[in-house]
Amino acid sequence: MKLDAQHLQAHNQQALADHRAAFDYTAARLTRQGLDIPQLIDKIAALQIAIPSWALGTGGTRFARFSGGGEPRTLEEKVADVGLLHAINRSSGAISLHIPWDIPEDAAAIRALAQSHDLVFDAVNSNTFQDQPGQPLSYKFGSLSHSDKAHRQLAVQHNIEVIRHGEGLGSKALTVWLSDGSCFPGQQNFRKAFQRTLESLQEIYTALPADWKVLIEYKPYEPNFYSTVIQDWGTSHLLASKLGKKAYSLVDLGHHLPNTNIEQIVATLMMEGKLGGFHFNDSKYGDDDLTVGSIRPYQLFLIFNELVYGMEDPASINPTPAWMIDASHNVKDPLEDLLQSVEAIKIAYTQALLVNREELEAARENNDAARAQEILQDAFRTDVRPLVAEARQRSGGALNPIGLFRHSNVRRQLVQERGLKTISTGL
Ligand code: PSV
Ligand code: MN
Ligand code: MN
Repeated sequence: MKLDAQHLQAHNQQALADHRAAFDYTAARLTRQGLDIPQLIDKIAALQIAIPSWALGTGGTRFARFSGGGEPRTLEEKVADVGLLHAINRSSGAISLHIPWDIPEDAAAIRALAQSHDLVFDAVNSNTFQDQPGQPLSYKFGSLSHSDKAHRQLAVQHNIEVIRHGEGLGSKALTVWLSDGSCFPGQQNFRKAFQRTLESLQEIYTALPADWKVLIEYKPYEPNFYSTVIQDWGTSHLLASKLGKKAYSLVDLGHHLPNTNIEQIVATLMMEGKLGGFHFNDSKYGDDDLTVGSIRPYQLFLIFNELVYGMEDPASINPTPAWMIDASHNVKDPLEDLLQSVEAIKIAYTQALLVNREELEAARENNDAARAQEILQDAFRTDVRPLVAEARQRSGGALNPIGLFRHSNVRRQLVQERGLKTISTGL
């Protein structure tokens, strides 16, 4: 289905008077503080967050999957779903594919379809954490770090194939997340596992086109419960540094042990020019699939405070990271969940744009901890939703994305088109 543009306009019209009042109030207040509102709106509108092809269906649990109706059955339907999101919020203009869950049989046709929805292809993701039907060797005991060279070669070749698929789509990065590790003390030689992973990644790196990046994602545990080869940002950074200038670390919010200071990791990686990508989600315990901003919005803001500092600092050597949501769950409509995540990201980003950096630096230099906290919390506690809505509306999107989604009966139409019992590929 395609979103009816007239319906969107009519829906916006109903909310317009309320929105205007809220926007005018916020804009006037921030203008008095010295902020340039048109510039702010342009920045908010420009931020695009990629949607992973595996988050369009229900997922995010290892125990049972309760499929929702109208889930996309094919890559074409996945592209259509992301197109729908982008038409509603004008902020999800990219899609990230996971191979072989989503093999583009005809890359040119898929690319043209994406273009018709105003979408581009973000990083492509390899999968060496599952065996595929007919696969000659198993990844049960690892892939790029496997003790056996032939197993490692299979995984290397798969990653090179993923790059080739990505080239056909216009992607510019390969994301590597490995589940390699061990479940019991003594099972694996840590040093050999690291060295083998590095050698395998070196082979993949050699196959990267000149204008591509490889993003190395880390995760402390799961599915392995004793050790993970790329367990933390230090390991990821070490690999990226040894590989070369096209290799970067990727931070996934959910891939940290409880209470880790993720904003400090972001600051350090950006300082080194090595933060290549970011996966957004939220978590309360050791999970990595809850809606962005649903549990710890202040942490998200503090992370964005470092991201904005890293992006806006004229002396920064870090390229703009690839932004992606990496979350999917059973209990919500996946498209509503994604609309909520994008909104939470935009809110945190906008709040971070409000931080008065000169004053913050002055407070820091004077060791004025109370003033520094006031500056940050003043930005965090500003209701920036009217600014985000204004940016969305000016880009042709909805003032109230979830309201429009529900009012348009999107899910009912998708169920009618695709059926009630459809299952989308993914975890
Ligand atoms: C597994 O933890 C994971 O969620 C990683 O975050 C990857 O980015 C994603 O799966 C897709 O492979
Ligand atoms: Mn991830
Ligand atoms: Mn994850």
